[in-house]
Amino acid sequence: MTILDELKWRGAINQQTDEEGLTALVKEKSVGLYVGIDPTGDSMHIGHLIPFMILKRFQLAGHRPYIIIGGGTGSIGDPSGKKSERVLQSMEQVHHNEEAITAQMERLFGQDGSFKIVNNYDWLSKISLLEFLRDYGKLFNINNMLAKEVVASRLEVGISFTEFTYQILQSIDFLHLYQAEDVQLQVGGADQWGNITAGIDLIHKIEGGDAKAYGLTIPLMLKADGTKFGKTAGGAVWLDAEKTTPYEFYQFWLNQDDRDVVKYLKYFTFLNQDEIEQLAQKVETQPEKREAQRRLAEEVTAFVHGQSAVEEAENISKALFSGDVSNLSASEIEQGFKNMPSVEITAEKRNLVEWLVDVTKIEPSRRQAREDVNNGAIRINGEKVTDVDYEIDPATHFDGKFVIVRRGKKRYFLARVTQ
Ligand code: 485
Repeated sequence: MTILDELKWRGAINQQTDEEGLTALVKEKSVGLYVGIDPTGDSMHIGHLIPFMILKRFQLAGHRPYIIIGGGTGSIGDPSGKKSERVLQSMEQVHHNEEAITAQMERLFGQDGSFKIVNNYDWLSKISLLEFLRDYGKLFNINNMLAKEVVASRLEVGISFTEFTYQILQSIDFLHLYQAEDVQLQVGGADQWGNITAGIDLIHKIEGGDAKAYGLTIPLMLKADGTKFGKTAGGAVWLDAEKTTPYEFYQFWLNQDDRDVVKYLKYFTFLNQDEIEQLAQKVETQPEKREAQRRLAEEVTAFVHGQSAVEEAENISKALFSGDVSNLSASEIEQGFKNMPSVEITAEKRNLVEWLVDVTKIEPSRRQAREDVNNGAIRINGEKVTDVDYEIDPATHFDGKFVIVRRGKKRYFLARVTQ
């Protein structure tokens, strides 16, 4: 099975410029290939992950991956997929984001030095205006540029000369890597087709019509229920642990629909065909066990945040489910309770009923608080408390930093000790 057969089986190929040519090439040599990303934000989200995981799959099959961080292109902005003109980022913002994305990329893909990470600011910023117009501009036909879907779809609303020029910059990148590093393949999302084919045309014009350069795009990710992939109620699912905690990240994958989970195992994990087919069978025969979802959550969380993050996420899930929260660590509490109601309290000892009503406002009235305590509906730090005279002492658990309250079966509250 060639790497291309594998990608096909994974459902990861949308379009190829020359399937036969590329198939022959990957059999013949260790192929240089690249994916580019613009630093429009300071973190990638899970939508970005697939093309870079495809680079990793090529690398595992013996090929040579490159990543372009678009410090140059990012200062312009790709019009692909945008309905209106972008606001330019300041150069400080571009550099800040570029550093953040580079660091994230190095953590995920650069550890063993098998990926080369380069920044197109290094070559694009050195081209003078006259060189740009004479060496490159002359090779681009305006009629072809206008016909690209990205530009054509913007003609009604309008597009600036700056954004119109973006495809030339991305083309120069492909040419640069082709010449300097023998990179012959560019991979990207479906929206990148126009930019990738523009680059291949430029290579052909400069290097001759039989120069071997190829493009491959991956499909747009769709969910079975028609909603947008990679979004939760709280927004995008980020790879940065500060924006999306590893526990939220794990939960996101764990909650995927049975109709989508096998597709995601193929896209987002390095499990092989046998392993994925076995899990697919479990989805058919024992969907209630959610084994495929659990495996997906474990694999992707381990890839992005490391194995210890998986263990933390599993501890948190188990503790919240069973109610036995007493052994959670401070970091696990921060993650697990991020989206639950919380209040700030002092370290002062108080009578439980007063504390529930006056300090934390978890209970609306003393009568209700007493009733809940008497009925065994209140748990403090995982222990059921049925004595209305019980005294809360915030110092007893979690290094004196938190008190965890559960009311009824599912409703958790976190009290944070602030002094
Ligand atoms: O030489 C290149 C320079 C920049 C780029 C690519 C090659 C970036 C590209 N123009 C772009 O805008 N990519 C998007 C981004 O940066 O967020 C997304 C694509 C998506 C997928 C992903 O990057 O919209 O389809 O390719 C990696």
